[in-house]
Amino acid sequence: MAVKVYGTLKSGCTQRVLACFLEKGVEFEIVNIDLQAGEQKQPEFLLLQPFGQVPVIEDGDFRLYESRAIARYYANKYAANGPNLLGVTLEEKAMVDQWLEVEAHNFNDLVYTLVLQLLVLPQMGEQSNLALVDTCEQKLEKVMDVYEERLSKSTYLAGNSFSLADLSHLPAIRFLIDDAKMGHLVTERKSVCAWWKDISSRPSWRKLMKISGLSN
Ligand SMILES: N[C@@H](CCC(=O)N[C@@H](CS)C(=O)NCC(=O)O)C(=O)O
Repeated sequence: MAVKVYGTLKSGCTQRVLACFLEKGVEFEIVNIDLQAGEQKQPEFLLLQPFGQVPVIEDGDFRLYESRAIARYYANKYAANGPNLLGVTLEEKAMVDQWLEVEAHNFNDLVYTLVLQLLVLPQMGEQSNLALVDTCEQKLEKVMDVYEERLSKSTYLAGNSFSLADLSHLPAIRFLIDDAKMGHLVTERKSVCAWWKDISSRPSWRKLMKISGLSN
């Protein structure tokens, strides 16, 4: 039975879950939630996700929200299908967790502000705070320097193989390059650039970009 994903193909958090599903061969069905129309704040959706955000999955009678928790759950549930996204030893698993935390807090918090300022507010006819955009960009430069240092010594963030930590960055880096026009954050760093080229050419991500209408 296909897993129901309440979300939208254009949302980064939904893309994180779908990228994991495509890596793991999990069958899914999208239940489209129109964020611009505010469907995520309607009472019936709040019964599924009390914070009014996508994605939410429904797998039989099991329901889960928070994109990273969903991706972790399926990476564990289908550990034997496709690539191992979680590490094998306790230490490898801890490194995956460390970089997932970095992605969620040091990296994504800044990107989230940029999404709000550069995509969501203009869609609502409101002005972006360009000073705030600039501050986020400066802070991201420093974060990406840390990534460059790490990736100059390790092929992937958590070690020598692709993991959920790398996968989790795909939606936001795509946004930075294609929508925020901040591709220099990637291209000016040799190891980050090589890593991005590698992870964004995985068949799962290419397929997701194709079905989302976001391929270049
Ligand atoms: N931590 C949550 C964040 C979810 C989130 O921010 N979703 C965005 C789309 S990427 C959303 O629903 N935005 C609409 C809103 O907040 O009203 C997750 O990773 O699932």
